Amino acid sequence: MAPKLGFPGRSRATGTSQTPTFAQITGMKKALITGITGQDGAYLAELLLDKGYEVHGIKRRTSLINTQRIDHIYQDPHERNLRFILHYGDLTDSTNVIRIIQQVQPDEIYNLGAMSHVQVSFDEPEYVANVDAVGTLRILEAIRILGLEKKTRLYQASTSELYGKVQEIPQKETTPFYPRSPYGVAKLYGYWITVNYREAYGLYACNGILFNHESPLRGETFVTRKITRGVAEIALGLKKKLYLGNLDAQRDWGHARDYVEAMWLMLQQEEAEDFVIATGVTTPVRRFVEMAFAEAGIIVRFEGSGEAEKGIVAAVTGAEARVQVGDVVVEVDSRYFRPTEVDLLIGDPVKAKEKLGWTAKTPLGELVREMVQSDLQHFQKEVLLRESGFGATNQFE
Ligand code: NDP
Ligand code: GDR
Repeated sequence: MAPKLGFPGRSRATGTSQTPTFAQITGMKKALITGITGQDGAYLAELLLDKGYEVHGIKRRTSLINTQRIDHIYQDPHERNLRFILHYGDLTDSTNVIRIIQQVQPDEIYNLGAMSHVQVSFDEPEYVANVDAVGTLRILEAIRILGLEKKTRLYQASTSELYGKVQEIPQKETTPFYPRSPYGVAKLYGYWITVNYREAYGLYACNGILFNHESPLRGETFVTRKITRGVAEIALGLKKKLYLGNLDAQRDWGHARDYVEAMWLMLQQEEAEDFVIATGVTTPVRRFVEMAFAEAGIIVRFEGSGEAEKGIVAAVTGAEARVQVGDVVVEVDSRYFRPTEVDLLIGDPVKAKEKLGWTAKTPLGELVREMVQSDLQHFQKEVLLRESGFGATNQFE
């Protein structure tokens, strides 16, 4: 990772800075993104910069710098006309949330910050409630305390995990919720407190009920990225096997790049409303595995069932693939099973199409190709490093 010059200890975003910011000079809109170092934060920041916004992001203090996803848009704080400004902060600290919103005076807040891993939420449920549920409340209260109800619009990152146990297919804005994890339950609070503040105080605040969306920037422990990384490592001979959990789960997978566009559109309407954002197509995890291996020239067939299910190489077509027919490249490991699972998600994006003019642009095949190719490229560098006597990849799945 390229070394960086570090972030300013205090914000340079407002009148407290001697150098006027871009928005102060041009009168352009200002956006504040929580979770800017995450997958969606990175795509959204890029989109808003393209649209001419001044973009502020809240970044947690971490022992190692973790801004890889936004390094390409990072601006040295000593530059003039800054349009991309990072603030240290955390959604568990209300004083910090209030101070940053007061300094930035944003036109739009995108609350993407969250402990977003469903399985991990079973291990740290109280923390998840603090960040994902009460964190949302902290932002809404900050808007109210600062008297920004008429100025600042809020996007809340709600989720298809709210639907949880299947009540209706496909799932739409009116489908009843039945969350199945501490994450889903915390997000349920975030959803309703957003609706409540909209109704009680007239805030422009809306929920995007987004179904799973992925990309080469997806966190390494979510199933799609775990698969595409595993496929690349296996194809290049860096690893022999990929261990996965429930292969029967079905998800409605879209591309994060398309989905951040919907977030922005939701804040540009006359009235705040909640929207389902999805492709309308669902696919089992097992099929995603087959598609990803095929992209690397490895044809995998599944045999067995449940915990005994295995993915076995049936043919090899890629010149680079360092596997043989008959190799077991996927094994089910029950440690990745969840105490309660969400079996089937499929969204109905009709309202988004009619009111926002939004539809998902990227078919699953294209998404899989982009992710596998990106991971192949990444691990080809790893191969070169290893062949030169350097490098080893850490795994924490
Ligand atoms: P990521 O896990 O990639 O990113 C989460 C972001 O939140 C990171 O920047 C992370 O910081 C930050 N964060 C975590 N804890 C805190 C905290 N205590 N205070 C401040 N920031 C914090 O998630 P995605 O980008 O995939 O998702 C964005 C949002 O959308 C999340 O709220 C997620 O729950 C929701 N969502 C995601 C969907 C998806 O399929 N991707 C679908 C539906 C909803 P750090 O980098 O330091 O960890
Ligand atoms: P999800 O995404 O729980 O839908 O939440 P994830 O990719 O973690 O799981 C999808 C499905 O795959 C199954 N699965 C595995 N999952 C992981 N992580 N690792 C495995 O090895 C594995 N094997 C099988 C899971 O059981 C599950 O059924 C994501 C997150 O981005 C949330 O923040 C977001 O709100 C929802 O999507 C919509």
